[in-house]
Amino acid sequence: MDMYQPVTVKAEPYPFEFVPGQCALLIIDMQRDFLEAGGFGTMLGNDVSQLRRTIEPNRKLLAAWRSAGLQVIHTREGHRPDLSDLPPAKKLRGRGKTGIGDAGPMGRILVRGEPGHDIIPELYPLPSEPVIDKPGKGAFFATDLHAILQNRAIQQLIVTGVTTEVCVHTTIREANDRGYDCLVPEDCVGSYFPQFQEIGLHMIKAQGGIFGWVSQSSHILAAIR
Ligand code: TIU
Repeated sequence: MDMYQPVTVKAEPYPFEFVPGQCALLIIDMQRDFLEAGGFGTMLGNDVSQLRRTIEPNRKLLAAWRSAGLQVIHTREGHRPDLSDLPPAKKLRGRGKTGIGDAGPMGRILVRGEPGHDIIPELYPLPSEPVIDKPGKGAFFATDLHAILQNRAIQQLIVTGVTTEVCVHTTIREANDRGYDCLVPEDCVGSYFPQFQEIGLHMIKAQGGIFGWVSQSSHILAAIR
């Protein structure tokens, strides 16, 4: 594959064309606390199987993307151990017994450096792959993601991860306003709520692709093979 020859992926609302060398795979928040049974997600009563079905498609896409020599960026949602970057409103939201910074099943909840905050072993970043630690839902807010993408001349993003209507959507909306094109493979994004998964994907591709394109990982694999 020529890194600078455009390739085309079957997608909705119309085919997605990208230059492999100028496109990054951006994997959002595939963290143990969101995905593993016994993590914070389960503790809140969520069905982690809705997210776990994205692991294998992401693993295959990541392996193919890496072997093609293309760029990968990972994100993690979480806060400094002293919680100085945690807005009081976010801390109080939900009025739960246990919240961000408290002791959870896999260490302090959504705190950097804790086991539950880290990325699942199946998709663990290589030392050469930037990991963006973000305090919010969107990966551009209060991070150096935009600078990293600009420095690497990246104009297009394949966005995967969890959860579809929260951190994936917020990141795609932020990317859209900063001039990036986003393609979302639907088997590589997941929500705890099936109805939000379905409507979240519709919202991206509606109105001629108001926020981007939706496809399947198999179509991306075919394009970069
Ligand atoms: N990564 C991400 O989506 N964070 C969330 O808070 N998701 C929920 O669905 N809560």
